[in-house]
Amino acid sequence: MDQDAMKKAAAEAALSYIENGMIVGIGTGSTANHFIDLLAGIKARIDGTVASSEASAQRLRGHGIPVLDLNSVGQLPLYVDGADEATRQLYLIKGGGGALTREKILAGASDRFVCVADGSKLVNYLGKFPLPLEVIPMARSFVARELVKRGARPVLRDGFTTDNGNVILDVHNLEIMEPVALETELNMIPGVVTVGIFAARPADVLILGTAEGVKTLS
Ligand code: ABF
Repeated sequence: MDQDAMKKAAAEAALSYIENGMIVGIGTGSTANHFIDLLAGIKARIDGTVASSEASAQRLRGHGIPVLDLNSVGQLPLYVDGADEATRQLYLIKGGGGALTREKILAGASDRFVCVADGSKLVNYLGKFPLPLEVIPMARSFVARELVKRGARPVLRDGFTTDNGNVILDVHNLEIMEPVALETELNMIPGVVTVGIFAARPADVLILGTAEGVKTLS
């Protein structure tokens, strides 16, 4: 089973969390795209969705699935999204797709966050994947200097602007031994909009597509 098939298997398993009449939060990335495409097959069962990116919103509308504004729906019962790295404590690194801010908002606004991924995303410690930070453009150099002071190597994601009009710094060489503490510390740097560590609010369920089948951690 190749990586894409494992992503699809994880996304398919996440359908079991759908209940009739739900408004579902939808993530971003290739695994989330599999979930969107599978959701289309049962779209009559849900009342709508809230998207974490313009890209996901477009894909949902392409299937005739209503996309609603978070401000008009309040708390969500379910959020389904991918990740770049995940630990057994359900801590995540997200943001490889550049949608981390709206993803973190939806994760925070949801009762249950189900993360779907292929097995290669499971790690013992976060940080091999460069940590995405969404940063206000005028603060880019200041934030980069603050990260260098911490021994990290920030790299501007060239030619990329987020849906919110900000830039992304991909931060290399971070030892993330205390995810919640580092998430809090980096959040405090003026100009940082979102840190791609999801540990203060981790996933509630992690569904992994693997060569041995689908595994669920919670
Ligand atoms: C999204 O899922 C991003 O936060 C993350 O980068 C992406 C993982 O990518 P993929 O599902 O394509 O492997 O939520």
